[in-house]
Amino acid sequence: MAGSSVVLHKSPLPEGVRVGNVMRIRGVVPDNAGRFFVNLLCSEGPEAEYALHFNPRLDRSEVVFNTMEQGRWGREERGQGIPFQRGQPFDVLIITTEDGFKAVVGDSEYYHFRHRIPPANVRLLEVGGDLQLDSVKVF
Ligand code: 9QG
Repeated sequence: MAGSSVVLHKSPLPEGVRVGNVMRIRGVVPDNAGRFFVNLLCSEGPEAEYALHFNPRLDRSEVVFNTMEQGRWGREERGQGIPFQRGQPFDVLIITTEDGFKAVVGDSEYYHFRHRIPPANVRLLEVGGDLQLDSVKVF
């Protein structure tokens, strides 16, 4: 899991995200993957704020969703099962809705994470950890 926290991609989002915005991440889960993440950050540093931390954990067969406020993790939420497999390609959509972020993996809606922090406050999309990243697009 040596690469679990390395940031591979950053997209600035100077105007935040709003209802209808879609972020698409495509890649491949490496054979030996531990964890990877998609973060929507409002601010960085010791007082960092994350409106979303989406964290597939191949090492624990779970996907954790959380926020960070004033540098502290909030309450974790988990989806059902893990829709990612080591050695397999994946396609994730993070869709901003009125009341949350909808995570769609492949053809299926996986989880709806209710907003705790206004999506308009987001400034940066980060993707990293144990993955082969093929593309990141913001629509
Ligand atoms: O473990 O859980 C999400 O609630 C922590 C992890 C942390 C997050 C957090 O160590 O890992 O997933 O930035 C980090 O350290 C991430 C990658 C209770």
